[in-house]
Amino acid sequence: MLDHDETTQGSASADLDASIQTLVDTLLEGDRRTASQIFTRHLEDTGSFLATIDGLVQPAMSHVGACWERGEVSVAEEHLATATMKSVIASEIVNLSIVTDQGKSILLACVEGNHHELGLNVLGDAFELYGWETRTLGADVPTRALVDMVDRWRPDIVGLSLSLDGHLATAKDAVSAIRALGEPQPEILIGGSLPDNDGIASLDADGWGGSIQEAIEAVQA
Ligand code: B12
Repeated sequence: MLDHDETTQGSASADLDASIQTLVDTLLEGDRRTASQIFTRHLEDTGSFLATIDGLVQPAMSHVGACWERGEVSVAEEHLATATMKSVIASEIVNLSIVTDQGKSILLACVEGNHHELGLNVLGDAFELYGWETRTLGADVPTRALVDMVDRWRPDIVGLSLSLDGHLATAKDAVSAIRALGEPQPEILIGGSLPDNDGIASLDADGWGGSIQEAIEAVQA
């Protein structure tokens, strides 16, 4: 995808929901104020952060990715869109109230080599809003550093984010190293935007989620 040369801005897709298309156009221009308004309106309409991420942000960023893949959006425009989206979510999240403390903890990290941190960060925001004690380590976390933090903190759940098939081997190492720490064992949840989920079965994880909704359901199961 990054191999594409700079070309023109993203094209409209006829079947894309109007608010998603407007958000995409706004993000590609780096227009934070309008993007914030669209985000807030969706939040008010749905009354749910989770629904806004899964129903607005994820499809909008997917569309940016598809345009990027087709060479309709440049690398610089994709970076601008991602940075704008991150900034909008970060500024909106502080206005939302946290539900009662759930007495549970979760540690979230992108496995070493995975640079897709936006989805992981919003997942951390969602767990925090749901009253979980949350630590979100972000992109490309060295396996050794991850395992050290799990060992010292012993969260109830460790969530690992993967985006490419190439991340499966790293995730497998991380899961084995966490299992080798002994009791008390955290549950290990895998998630992200892998093209297919076939490799996940080999990871010895406790659950999988491809969206915030699925992540929340997995920890409640
Ligand atoms: C932004 C972006 C980037 C940015 C990321 C910047 C950042 N700071 O995050 C950068 C420029 C780094 C990047 C790089 C690359 N990218 Co990219 N990227 C994207 C893009 C456009 C958006 C990702 C995003 O933020 N989505 C929005 C969030 C909200 O959704 P999400 O990430 O899916 O997260 C949700 C769920 O997956 C889930 N989730 C996520 N983590 C976890 C963890 C747990 C435990 C659970 C339960 C759930 C969960 O919950 C989240 C919230 O709903 C996607 C397009 C797409 N379809 O997603 C491509 C995409 C993911 N990238 C892709 C590719 C190929 C690459 C590169 C290889 C390109 C290249 N040639 O260099 C590199 C690889 C970098 C690496 N080593 O990781 C492909 C991956 C295809 C695949 N799966 O095989 C995609 C799908 C684009 C495409 N259509 O081709 N990318």
